[in-house]
Amino acid sequence: MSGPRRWRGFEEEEGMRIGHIALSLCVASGVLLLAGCGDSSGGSSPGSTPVAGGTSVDEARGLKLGFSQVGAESGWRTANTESIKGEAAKRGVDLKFADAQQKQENQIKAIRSFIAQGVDVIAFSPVVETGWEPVLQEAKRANIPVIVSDRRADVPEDLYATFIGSDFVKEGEMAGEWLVKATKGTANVAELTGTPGSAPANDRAKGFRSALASHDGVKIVFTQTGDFTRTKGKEVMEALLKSPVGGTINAVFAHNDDMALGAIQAIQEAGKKPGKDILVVSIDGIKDAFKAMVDGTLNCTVECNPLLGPNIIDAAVKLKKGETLPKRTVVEDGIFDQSVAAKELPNRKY
Ligand code: GYE
Repeated sequence: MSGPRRWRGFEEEEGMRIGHIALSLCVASGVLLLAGCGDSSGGSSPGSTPVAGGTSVDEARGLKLGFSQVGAESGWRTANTESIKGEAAKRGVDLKFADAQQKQENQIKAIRSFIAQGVDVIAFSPVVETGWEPVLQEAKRANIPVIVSDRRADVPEDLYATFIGSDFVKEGEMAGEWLVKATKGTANVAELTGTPGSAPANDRAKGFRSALASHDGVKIVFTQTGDFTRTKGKEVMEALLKSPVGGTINAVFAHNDDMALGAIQAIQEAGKKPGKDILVVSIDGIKDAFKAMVDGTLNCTVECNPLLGPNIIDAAVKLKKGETLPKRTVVEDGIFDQSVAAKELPNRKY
């Protein structure tokens, strides 16, 4: 098994790279702070503290930002929420935060209420890809710029100002490539998928399949949603292991670490050894995943950086000033396996 690839920073589409740290074959620090990854313009006038992305504490102060969050389904989500709330508090942003409990209708209501309150900028992480056009038309009519963060929304480009998040297809590909290597091209895989209709579930499934495309020996023999939660990941795995197909699987691909950690519990309770009898690969790179790799129960995690707070707030400040932002800012992620887990664990920020 080869060592993990590790690269960090941001890449803007349209060919421009900002703060990109080149691909390296050794594992650098696990800290994937987005702070310091923006352009370096502005923020250096006396009395203002320069922060990530080139806007200053003073510029953010008083900014009215409405943020509609997906929910609290996973460790990734908690870290994402803390990053946004923490950065807002640090920089004096007037943050209106709404937790949608994984329901699109709640997000739509929250966005409507932000419009009614006349916020300067709306940011949201769309629980699913489709169904956003009407409410984003309303925001547009009210002249409120919209930041789409983390998950993509399938809407025309004129309905949002910028997208900031990871490339989920690439994450799925990295997980698939790792599994092909680790199993030497022969495996029966159970896939635990994320929330149906969400960008990470759609794209990770797609990327994983493309990595497997030329490896007929690696077969997806089971696929079911665990809704990105530990509880459902465990439930689905328990039921699978009791079924005839359950006896044939020797690998699990979970669309996030929480479902993988739930599946690991189910595998243990069924008397099998996760990490050995059944290899487990997942996505996110939360601390608990690193602990499980140290324990030998999880084999690999592909990182998906949730620390988007500084970048969302920088973008909001710039939008309030009337600046035009790149349509897409993509966070680059790394991949970690058991060979580096113990060394990396102390560096993990989430
Ligand atoms: O992987 C999962 C969370 O949208 C990237 O949502 C995010 C995903 C993340 O629930 O843990």
